[in-house]
Amino acid sequence: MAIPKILIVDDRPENLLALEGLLDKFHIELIKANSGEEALAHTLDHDFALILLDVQMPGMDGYEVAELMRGNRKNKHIPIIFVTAASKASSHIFKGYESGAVDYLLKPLVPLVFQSKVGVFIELFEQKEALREKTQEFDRKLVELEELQQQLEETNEQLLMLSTTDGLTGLLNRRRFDEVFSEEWKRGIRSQSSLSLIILDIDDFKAYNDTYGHQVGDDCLREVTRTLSNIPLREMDKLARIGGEEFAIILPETDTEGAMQAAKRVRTSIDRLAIPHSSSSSHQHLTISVGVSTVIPKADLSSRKLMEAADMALYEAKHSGRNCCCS
Ligand code: GH3
Ligand code: MG
Ligand code: MG
Ligand code: MG
Repeated sequence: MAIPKILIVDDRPENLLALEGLLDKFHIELIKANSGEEALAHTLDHDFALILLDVQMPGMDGYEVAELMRGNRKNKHIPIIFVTAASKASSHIFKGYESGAVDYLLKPLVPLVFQSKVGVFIELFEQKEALREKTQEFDRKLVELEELQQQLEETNEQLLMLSTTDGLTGLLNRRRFDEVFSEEWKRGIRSQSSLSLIILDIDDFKAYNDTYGHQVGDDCLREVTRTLSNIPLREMDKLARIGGEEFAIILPETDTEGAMQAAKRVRTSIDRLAIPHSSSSSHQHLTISVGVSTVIPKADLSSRKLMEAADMALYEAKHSGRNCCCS
């Protein structure tokens, strides 16, 4: 903790010397001034625990110095004790308090009284310093806490991201798809509008992996994802990877006809990619089969029915020679 500083102000060197002697027992830094002007200059550079101020000085007197100090925000709360041989008249003492002093001591000083008063102000200063240090520490901790909070939020965001997206393709994963599907189902019940679902599955993908290797299979899944993501769908339509080589698109407020159009666009876009697939059972390039289903959601109907219908349509597409759409 910083050593308390005390400023003593008197125009007479012998008075300064006497005060210095009385303050010798304290562990303080003593600063001396011979005039009011000098005293004011010192207050710019130091933060004093106490100022002992003579009243009668040539030039600026003690009262003026005290008032000027009180007028400055930085020095407003520094305790000032007048130490003077001036008249004991109560009007003088009153003037001393009015100019902002906390005490008014008359020379000759009684050493024990003087020292115990100074001791009180040193202790107050030390308490104030301790409090300030605690406040600073508290502020530092607060900044640390805010940083930790920020990190926690970022980690939570990353966790949320990891738990809802598929690592290979970056699309919504099966878990998130189930949630979104359930939300859209409820929304459909409220709005009584058709909800459509497209499920698509890559044809002969096992053979693709067997022919080109798993790594190329992964690259292929990513390319299919890029193509599917670029198909102009509506903002509210949601694309997800719901299985190994199986994708789904939720199309809210879309009827059978609209869903079938979207499904055909999807099938054509992959067909046109013309990714070579020498072991395909039907073509020489990669294709997909697509199942479509549409329903107006009802409270007494399970959303699973829509999934099952799309699955059945997909099964039918597979059995109709693949690379086609069924509803
Ligand atoms: P079908 O036309 O009837 O859909 O035949 P298929 O071979 O595509 O279907 P099947 O269900 O027999 O095989 C799917 C294959 O998809 C099996 C697996 O090797 C492959 N697969 C699933 N997930 C991944 C993946 O993440 N990466 C790679 N490279 N292959 C995958
Ligand atoms: Mg004097
Ligand atoms: Mg499959
Ligand atoms: Mg397949």
